[in-house]
Amino acid sequence: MSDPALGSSTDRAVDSSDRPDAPPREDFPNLAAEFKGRPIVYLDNAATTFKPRTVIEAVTRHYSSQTANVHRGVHHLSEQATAAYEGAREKVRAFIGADETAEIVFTRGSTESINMVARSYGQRFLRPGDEILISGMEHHSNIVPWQMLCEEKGCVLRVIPINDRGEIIWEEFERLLTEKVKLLSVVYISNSLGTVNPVRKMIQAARAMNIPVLVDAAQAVNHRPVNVRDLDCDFLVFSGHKLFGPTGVGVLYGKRALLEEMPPVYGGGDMILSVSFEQTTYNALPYKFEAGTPHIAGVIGLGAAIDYLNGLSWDWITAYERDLLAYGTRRLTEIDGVRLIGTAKEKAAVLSFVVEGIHPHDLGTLLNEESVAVRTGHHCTQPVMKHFGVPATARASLAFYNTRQDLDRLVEAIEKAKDVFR
Ligand code: C6P
Repeated sequence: MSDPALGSSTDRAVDSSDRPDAPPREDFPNLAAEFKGRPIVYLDNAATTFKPRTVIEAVTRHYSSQTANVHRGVHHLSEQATAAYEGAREKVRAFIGADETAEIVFTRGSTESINMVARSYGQRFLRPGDEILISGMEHHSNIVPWQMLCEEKGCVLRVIPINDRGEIIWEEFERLLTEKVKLLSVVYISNSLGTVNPVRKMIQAARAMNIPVLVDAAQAVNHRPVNVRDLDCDFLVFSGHKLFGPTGVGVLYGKRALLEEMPPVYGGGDMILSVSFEQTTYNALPYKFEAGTPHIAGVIGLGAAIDYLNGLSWDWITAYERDLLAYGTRRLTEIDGVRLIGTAKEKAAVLSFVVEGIHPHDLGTLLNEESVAVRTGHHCTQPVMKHFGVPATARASLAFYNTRQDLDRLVEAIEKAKDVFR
């Protein structure tokens, strides 16, 4: 046994509801979902998280009794919707520790946020020959927008290599961080490996050379407290649906000084102060970047998700997930033929793995038969798969409502799948 504190695999598994700070499972109605007569063990939280009842209620309330557009009407419902929408912006501001709400732009998600920075910042500030530095474990949404920009502007994409544990190689990072680099864009927590990158240290190194930094926090905000002032990043992006909020809504945080200098990405309603056929003047931040009717219910739901998280303790969440990760790591490595992909020293609760002799897609299908939901595939990180020499992995990604019993069910289901292939 690698860690006696974790007990043996036959111990009575600790349910989160046994823990004093754990929220009741009933807070998440989707945890009651069943398949083939058994409760579904949901281990696909990196793809999207379940929503607390309070989020569902906030969205329903907007649609059932408070529907109106924002920033457009003097009538009661519109004022109410605007107050709720702008209230959510303040919640996001406080949640990530930004200086002002002007720095919080609502988008459709992390993907759109990164594309907006590439379009706007890239178009305005990058020149042919300038380098954009990313890591070897980026999600496609932090690769492709930069490739598109490089193609258009003649910039060069550089990649920090990773080692066989799935960590960035620091010496390579230092070597690549030259004065040619005009933007560093890096993932905080890898979705396919679980690696927690040393983003604070990376930002400090970049800051010393006046290189702006974008942090892809899509997989970070639901696992640990993230504070933009503390990180001192220039941009930070995340998606509502991975933070126990609705799909179709996300955040682009940018430092005011940069956002002020950046051109809008979309033109239309709400992003203007005045329009004539001769000339248009743009609205103030953050509205300059929010053209058209936004996802009002989504933003309100995201605010409710943040309220929900504020009612929990980060100390509890991080300690609990660390325990689950250690338990899951040990249980999986006890199984013959299982190879973990991503064994960084600093890891979040993501377990990517392959099983000898079983294609990950077959494994996923067999696990589904046992009512265990994992994601299989390349997880939108094909370069990571290439690095590890695998076509795909199975990925169990955890949230604080998962339990040791869930991991036991995963292990049982893998054993059964192995029997099928024996
Ligand atoms: N990762 C996963 O299963 P969107 O799709 O815009 O909400 O998030 C994109 C994104 C960006 N960065 C990271 C690190 C991500 O993990 C994701 C989404 C999901 O891993 C869907 S591919």
